[in-house]
Amino acid sequence: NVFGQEKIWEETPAQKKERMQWWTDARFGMFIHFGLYSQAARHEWVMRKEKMSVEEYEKYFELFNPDLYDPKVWAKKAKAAGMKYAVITTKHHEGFTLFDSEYTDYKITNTPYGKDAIQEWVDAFRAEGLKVGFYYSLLDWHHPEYTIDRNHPLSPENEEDYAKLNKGRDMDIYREYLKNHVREILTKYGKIDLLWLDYSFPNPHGKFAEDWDSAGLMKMVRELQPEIIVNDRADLKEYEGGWDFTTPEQFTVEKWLEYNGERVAWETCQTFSGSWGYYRDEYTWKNKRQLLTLLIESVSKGGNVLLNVGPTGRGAFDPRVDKALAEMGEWMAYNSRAIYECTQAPEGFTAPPNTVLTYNPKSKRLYLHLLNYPTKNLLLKDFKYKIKYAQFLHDASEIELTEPYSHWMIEQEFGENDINLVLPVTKPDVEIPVIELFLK
Ligand code: H79
Repeated sequence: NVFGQEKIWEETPAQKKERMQWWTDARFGMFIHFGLYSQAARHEWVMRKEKMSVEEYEKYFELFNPDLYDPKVWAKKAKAAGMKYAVITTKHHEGFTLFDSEYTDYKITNTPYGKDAIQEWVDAFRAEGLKVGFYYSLLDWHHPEYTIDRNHPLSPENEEDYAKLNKGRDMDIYREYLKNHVREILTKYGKIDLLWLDYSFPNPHGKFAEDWDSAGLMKMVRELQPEIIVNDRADLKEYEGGWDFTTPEQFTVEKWLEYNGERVAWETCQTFSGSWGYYRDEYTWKNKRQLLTLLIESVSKGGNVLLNVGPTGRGAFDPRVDKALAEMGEWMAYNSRAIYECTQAPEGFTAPPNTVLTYNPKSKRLYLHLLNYPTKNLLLKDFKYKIKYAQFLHDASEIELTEPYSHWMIEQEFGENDINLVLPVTKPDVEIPVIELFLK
């Protein structure tokens, strides 16, 4: 390894499990992308996509005034959707900070809005009982010392031009700057539950973690906030304590993710429409069923979902967001017991077709999510567990268990572990009904 320090943090596996317990129990969180790009309303990468200079981009800084910003409203909506934590962009790649900082003038307090947005945000989400997390971008397209790389708005056409463009830019200075920022956000706002760094990638120098001094940064993070949970985007996969969970982005996870042959904590971050920042003209929205399925399937493979909202430049949620969150909340209000504290079901039988299983190891309850509602009988084949009781989750109505039925003409073979669930013929008025099985 680059720095000769394998261990960033001393901790037993049991201690780590305990530190991460709230997060693994939570399963569902809100990502918030809010910044100057919210006003362009056409992708948070707009500066890069349209190759805008710092000067051109300045107009958004001069206008920034989210007069409808009220994080209490955001927090209430997150809670009502069933989310248990939230992560906000304290600084995205554009380099603008939503917090007041000693180290830059490119900050919210110098816009027409004029106030630090982060303290209020932390207070509002805490007040609703949600855990709070900060996203911080390692990339910075505003800082004059930041290396121009292939992702930068000023990225050149030719490889040879990098050296010329980067002449006079000193990454050492930026490295200090970013460390100072991270120190600020982790000292000024009380306890912070989660840090989401984004992201180390191959740049023209091929330095990766060294450019950010990721190891030094993470040591500081752990010292400042010993209970904090951090993601894996600082290139510290080989370091103990370098990361806590991995972050498949807009990606469907097929099975529990592993690293070096071991199952790891994971969280898929997802958008409603593709863009993270508010995107007025993007109409490719995921529907209620897709979003619920995403959540259920993630939990069934041991993972979390961080679902993103991009508030408008005035600081409010778009009606499409409100609708989607309300729809999720409606389902969660009756079915969240099949999500919180749940994980992948133990081996022991095969899930019937069109069903997804989640399991709560504490209560020993197994949840059968009916993606495609069956007609009357649902057969659990070769079910290795004894069932004490079965009910629908949404209304706690009992579901009868019987021997499997056989066609009277052709006798079918059933094993002694085959069980039949007798369902109402009419699908309950729930997007995805859930059967709760109490295991002995
Ligand atoms: O903050 C969100 C993204 O802006 C950020 N991570 C999430 C959480 C992110 N940074 N980089 N990437 C994602 C991957 C880079 C994707 C790119 Fe592109 C493909 C950059 C250029 C082409 C996406 C599509 C951005 C612009 C077009």
